[in-house]
Order: sequence, then structure tokens, then C-alpha cells
Amino acid sequence: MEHIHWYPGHIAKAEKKLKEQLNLVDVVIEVLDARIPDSSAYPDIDKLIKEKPRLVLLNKSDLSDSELTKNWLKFIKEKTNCPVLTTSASDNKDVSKILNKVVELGRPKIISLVQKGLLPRAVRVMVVGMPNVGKSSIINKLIKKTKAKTGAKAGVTREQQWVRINPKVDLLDTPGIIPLKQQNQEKAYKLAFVDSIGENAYDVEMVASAFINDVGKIYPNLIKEYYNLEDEEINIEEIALKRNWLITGAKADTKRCAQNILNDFRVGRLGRLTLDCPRKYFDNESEPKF
Ligand SMILES: Nc1nc2c(ncn2[C@@H]2O[C@H](COP(=O)(O)OP(=O)(O)OP(=O)(O)O)[C@@H](O)[C@H]2O)c(=O)[nH]1
Ligand SMILES: [Mg+2]
Repeated sequence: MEHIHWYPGHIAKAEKKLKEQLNLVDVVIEVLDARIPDSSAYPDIDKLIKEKPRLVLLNKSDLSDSELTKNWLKFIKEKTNCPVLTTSASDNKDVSKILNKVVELGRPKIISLVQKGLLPRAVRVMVVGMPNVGKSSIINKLIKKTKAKTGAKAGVTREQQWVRINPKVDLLDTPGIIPLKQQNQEKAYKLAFVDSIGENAYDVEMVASAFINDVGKIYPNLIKEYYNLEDEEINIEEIALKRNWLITGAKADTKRCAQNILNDFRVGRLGRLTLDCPRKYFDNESEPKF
């Protein structure tokens, strides 16, 4: 049974816009959520960006399991042949690492322009990713660092979309939003856990139950310990009763509880967790696509 709903009309429109933006750039920065590097990756990314060089960022790495993130870095590098970096909103050291990679990835394009007799120019880059993975935070960080020196270009509306980050890099200031087109419900749930899917597309209690279940597969005692549960039975109702979240008739307020559990995860109160497990893919035939 499918519990998370997609809107095909929006997808077609979003894809068209994304393709138009992609036509303008030399290099693509793909942002993944480090807590779910597989589920937050767009399965059709190769088809979409074609031969354009790509830098992959595992963002929100302050919230992800550092051990699993190391595995993911290695795995994605091997699978895609793209450079991969971990980033987090609070870490400004990311900026120079990102820019160095972008310049490196864009160099062949600039060289080919020069060989054709054209003038060298800055590498044009854009940020793409699923909703809520941190695209705007990364763009802001890249812009802020150098804004005092250069600022956005003045001119017609079109040109204002480009921000000169340094003499070698021009950034499109609007991110490309990868449309949510996950047919796989397991992945769709994970996108809901990290708040990449609007809550009107799903039932919060169902998603929180799936979350408890999925966390338990990788971190078996975590929920029980965090919510101080005595029973073997781990479910939303138990947690609500334990926390005294009640509705009339002293019944468990499962809706509020579900919301709180997801929120505890989203802000990192449950600890640094990664819910896609790369080991699973090393060990069997089915491999995630990037
Ligand atoms: N802990 C943590 N939070 C982050 C990080 N990056 C972004 N966030 C938070 O995640 C939320 C979404 O970040 P945005 O930068 O708005 O993400 P986006 O991809 O632009 O989202 P949409 O525009 O909705 O597609 C915000 O509340 C950010 O503060 C990070 O590295 N670590
Ligand atoms: Mg944004």
C-alpha cells in the first residue's frame, strides 16, 4: 500500500525548470542529506545532467553518524567517480573546499573555450538537490564569504541570478529543486523522516512508526533508551503514555507524540544517525544509483 503521495503535474514542471537551469552551467553541485545519502539522491541524476561534471556534498553531516558517513564518502566516490565532500551549515571551512573542487571540475570546459578561440571566463555552477537538504544554506554560505568584495551583478533580471563568488566562479543564486519522484516507498518514508516531504503528503503517525522501525534496524536500543521505555513493546502509544502526552479519557496523544519523535530526530536530539546503510549495498547485488 502506498502511503506517501506524489503530484505528477508538479514533477513535470519542476523537471522542465531544472533542465533550463542546468543548460546554463558548467558544473553541478549535488546536495544530499548525509543522514540518507541514498534516499535523498535523485535516481535519474545522470540522465538529467548528462556529461556535466558534478561535485557531491553530504550535507547536514553534523547530524549524521560519522562512521557511516565515512563509508558513504568512499562508496559514492567509487560508484560515481565524482568528488564527494561532507558539509554542514555551521562549518565555514567548507567554502574553500567546495570552490577548489568547482574550479578543478570546470577547468576542462574553460580550456576548451580557449582552444576554440574564446576568452576564458569564470566557471558557472549551480546547486541542486531534493527539498530541505540545505541548498539555500550552502548558496548563502558561498555568497556571504565574498559578498563584501563583489556582490551580485547589477543589470537585467536575468543577470542578477548570477553571483560572482570569486574571479573563477559564478554561482546561479537559485537552486535547482529536484522533484520528488520516488516510487520506492521505503525511500519516500526516509525523505519524510528528514522533512523533505510536506506533511500533507503523509500520515504523521504512520511515518513516525516507520521511523521507529527503521531506526531499530541500525540502532537497536536507541528509541527504548532515549524515551526510557521499560516494555519490549516499542510504539508511539507507549512513548506517549510514558511522556504523559494524553488526550481526553487519559488516552495516548499519538499524533502529538508522532510529531515529537520526528522532531527529536530532525533536530539531532536522538544523536547523530544515518538511516541509509551503505554496508547493505557492499554486501549484495542491488546498488543505489547516483
Ligand atoms: N543541522 C543542520 N541543519 C542544516 C544544515 N544545512 C541546512 N540546515 C537546516 O535545514 C533546513 C533547510 O535548509 P535550507 O538551506 O533552507 O534547505 P533547502 O535545500 O534550500 O530547502 P528548500 O528550499 O525547501 O528546498 C534549515 O532549517 C537549515 O537551517 C546543516 O548542515 N546542518
Ligand atoms: Mg531553499
